[in-house]
This record gives sequence, structure tokens and C-alpha cells, in this order.
Amino acid sequence: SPAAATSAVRVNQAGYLPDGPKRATVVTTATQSLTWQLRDASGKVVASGATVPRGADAPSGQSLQVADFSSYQGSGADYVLSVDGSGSVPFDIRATLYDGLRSDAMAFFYHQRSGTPIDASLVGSDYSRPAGHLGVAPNKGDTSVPCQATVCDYARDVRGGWYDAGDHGKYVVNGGISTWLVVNSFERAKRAGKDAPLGDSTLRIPERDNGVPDVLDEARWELDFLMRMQVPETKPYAGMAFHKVHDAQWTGMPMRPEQDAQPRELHRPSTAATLNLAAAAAQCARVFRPYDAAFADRCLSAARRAWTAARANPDVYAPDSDSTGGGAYGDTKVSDEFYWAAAELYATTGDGGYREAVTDSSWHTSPTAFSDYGFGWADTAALGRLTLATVPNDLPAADRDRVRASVATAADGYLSRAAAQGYPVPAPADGYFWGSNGAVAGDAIVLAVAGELTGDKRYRTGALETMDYLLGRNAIGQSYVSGYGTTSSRNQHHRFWAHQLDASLPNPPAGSLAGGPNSGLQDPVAEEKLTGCAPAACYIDDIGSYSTNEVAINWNAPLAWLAAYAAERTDD
Ligand code: 9MR
Repeated sequence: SPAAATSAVRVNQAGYLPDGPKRATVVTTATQSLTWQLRDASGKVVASGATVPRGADAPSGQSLQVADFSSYQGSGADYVLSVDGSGSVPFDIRATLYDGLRSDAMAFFYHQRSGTPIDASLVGSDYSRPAGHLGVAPNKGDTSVPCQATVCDYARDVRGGWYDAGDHGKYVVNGGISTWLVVNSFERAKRAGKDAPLGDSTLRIPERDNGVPDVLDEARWELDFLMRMQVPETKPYAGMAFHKVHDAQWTGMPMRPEQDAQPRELHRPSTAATLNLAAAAAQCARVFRPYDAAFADRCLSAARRAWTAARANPDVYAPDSDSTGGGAYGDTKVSDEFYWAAAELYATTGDGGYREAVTDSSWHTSPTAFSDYGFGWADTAALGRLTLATVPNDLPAADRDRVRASVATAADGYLSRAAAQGYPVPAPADGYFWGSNGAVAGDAIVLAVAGELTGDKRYRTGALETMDYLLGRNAIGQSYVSGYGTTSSRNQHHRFWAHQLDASLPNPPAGSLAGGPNSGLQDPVAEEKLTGCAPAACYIDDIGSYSTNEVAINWNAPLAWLAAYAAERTDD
């Protein structure tokens, strides 16, 4: 069985950076320190040392020791770390380690595009497919989607955007945060003077060679969709955003997008969706301005209208019960979305009204804006803080310093939590919920930004070690990123990448992140196969386990952000 083949020596299976941290975790009943040996591809011992016993680890239910071989700075392929007779899987040490993942994790979004054919010349014939949801039979299509009964009496063209995950729904709350992360990865790299690798012709997308950085082209595909989800000026709830568009009933698997014959429906506008649109569109106005001023203007106008509409309708909540045919993305606490949207609008425009909305918000000083459980589609205050901490603005110096310090304080919490565990997880022991890998990747973003703000190298170390966790240094020795690592996820829940169900279909493309361990066991496969699992081990690489093994735009977005960050050479 795969479990028996899993080595007791848990490493980042993709490998390590020569100038980065290099630690491994050993599952062992030994209580005394053990000797570790690092061998190169020829079998020669190039470094050795002693492990540090860490004792019982609650989230994994394992007894752990840690081997630290960071002082080895050579490079090459197929190193093996051995401890007490067990060898790790082979791994690389090289400066180019994350170059491939940087583009693969970002290419995920092109694969997920709705309303356009996925081109074989860009992705290869296994992954090409016809356009989905353009109204070509059997699709009912997204070109003229009626509202659900009782919502409105008209139809809208809401084509395009990205499919959310393994399903064919398109959800504004999740689309907004995912777009923000994609654009933020560009904004951060540009700030760091590293925009060259994020320029034009860096991704395999149709817009390569159009003179605009490809990451922004990809984000625009979703931004155009998000703006189509805005209620027209002449209708009730003008300026708000419809919460979501998806099938009337859940579809079966496998099913390529163009085969989906279900009627599509627009669901009631919500305040949360409206503020997600406001935030993402305000960020768009700022970041796209040098490349396409007309588009930036359109984004800004949409953002302002959305903000005004949310203020006029501050408590239109999407209910958890609305989960037939698509996810609910219910959220009844939108003060954090108000704070995030205000921060983006203020950072972009400098307007006093938005600034007041920022400083009046309880989130502006709340110690929990950076949650122990990370940020996510329902918890967005952290995104506002990250923007205010990094985008020049005229907040009073003391206030701005406090905002910046709050990023470092949050990062310190993530660092100390990871350091207290045998595996480098910034999440608490009860942080293994649906999409835990996305939350963990988000924590690493906070670590990376803290490094930028303070110059303290410990934060980069923490961010890179979070990558180690995602790529195999974890309770089950699993790389959660397809195509990266010896034991990597390959059967993520997806209607098209459903090779497990139909051999003529592909596995997920390289660079697709699984949702990760979820102690809630919220699908039938998890319930059947994972009963009694330790929280950090509640994961199964089975296409049926949508609560542990789905892909999603809001999880791949922080992965792509982190891969781009990790791929940067520190000396260029
Ligand atoms: O990521 C979402 C998670 O936070 C929720 O607990 C879960 C159940 O409501 O839904 C997750 O989002 C899914 C969405 O509802 C439908 N598309 C796939 C998403 C990822 O599994």
C-alpha cells in the first residue's frame, strides 16, 4: 500500500534551495537523538549530524525528531537523507527549484477558464477542451443567465471567469479573493523590483505577447467576469454583485464543462460579494493603470459603485442553506469585507471618505485581523492590513507603523506555532479544516510580507518551510501539489481531470494544490476511509473526497503567490 512505502524521513519532496532552510522530520519511536546523513546522487555522505527529539506531536499523533541540514549549501539532484536506517525519497537542492512551480501554479487559472476553449498548443492535447458555458448545446450557458425565482425578472450575460474548483460554479466571494491574490503577487514582485519574471510571455496563455504582463492578463479574465456580475444601474440592488452563478442541480462526475446540460441560475446579490468586487476592482484600478488606463478606469468605477451599493445594503447575507447545485459561500459577518474594500479603495484613490471607513472600522485596530486560522474567503480583514502596510498611503505615521507592526506580530505567531511542532505548520492543532492547505499557504504570504517590511530573514525561512510542509514534510509524507514530489496528489476532485474515473481523461495538471487535511470528514469517502484519523492526517488522494482533495482557485492562488516568491533569487 502507499502508506507502507511512505518513508519515515519526511522531506520537501521537490527539494530545497541552496540558500534556504533545509530540515526534515523523522517519525520514530526513538527518544534519543539519532544520527542523520545526507548523501549525494553517487551515495557519498556530504553532511551528517544529530537529530533533535521533539516528542509527541498532537496534530499528527506521531512521535517526531527534526534533522537540520541547512548548513549544507551544495546543489545537485537526487540527494537522500537517511536516519536510523530509513532513507527519504530522493530530492534536489538547486536555486532553480521553484521556477517550474511558479508557472505551473499560475497556469492553473488558464485551465480553469470558463467561456473559452483551452488551447492544445498552450496546454497540450490532454488538457485542451472546448469552451464551456457559452450557450452551445447541451450547455444552457452563461451568456444569458436568468435569476433564480424571487431574485429578479431578467437575465444577464455573465460569461467568462474561472470555474471555482472541481465544480462549474462561479462565486464572487471566492473569485474576488483569488483575483486579489493573483494581482497581489504581481504587485509585491514589482515592489521588490522583481517584475521581470512576471512580465509578458511568461505564461502559456492566449494573451502572451500582448505587451501586458501575463499574470495581469490572467487576472483580467476573472475581473471581467466579476464586473459582469454587478447589478445594472436601472435595477433593484443596483451596483451590488450577484453572489454566484451555478447549476440548478449538482452534476455528476466526470463531466467536462461543455457537457454540462444543467440550467444556470444567478443567485441573489449579497453584501459580501459586492465588497469582494469592490476590493478586487479597486486593486485592479491601481495595478492595471500603467498598462491599460481605460481598464483601470472601468475597474475603479465598478469598485466605487459597489462600495456605495454595499453601504446602502449593508446586511444582505448569503445563507449557508443555499447549497443546491453549488457551494453556499454563506457569510453573515461582513465587517471584515467592508474593511478590506475600504482599504483597497483608499490605497488606490487616497479619498478621505474611504480613509474614514478604514480608520472607523473596528478591524483597523483589532488584534484578530490576522486570525490564527489564516485569512480566507470569509475572513478578509488581513488582506486590508496587507495592502495598508505595503501600498504607500497618507495614514498618520503612527497608524501606518502600527499596521506594519501588526503584520510582523502575526508572522511571529505563525513562526512560533510552526516552531513548536514537529512539522512546519503555521496552523494551530485545530486548524485542519476544509481547505487547510489554502489557509497555510496564506499564512506563508503573511510571513513573506513581514520579511519584506522588517528585513528579518527568519520570515523567509518560515515561508519556505511552509512550502516544505505542502510538498511532503507532513504527517502523511504527501506532496499536496500534483507533479511535484515522489508521492504527490494526482486524483484531486475535478470533473474534467478525472483520470481516476475515466482513463481517457487526464490527471490534474502539474501545480494543482489539494485542499488538504480536514478533520471534519465532510464527504462520503473521507467518512469511510479516514475514520479515527489524527487531524493532520485526515486526507485521502481520492477523487471522491471533495472535502480533503478538491482543487480551488482560492487555494492555488496563494500557492502561486508563494511559488513566485520562492523562485526569486535573493541576490538578483
Ligand atoms: O472552501 C469552502 C469551504 O470553506 C467550505 O467549508 C466548503 C463547504 O461549504 O465549501 C468550500 O468551497 C467549495 C464550494 O462550496 C463549491 N466549490 C468547491 C469549493 C472547494 O471545495
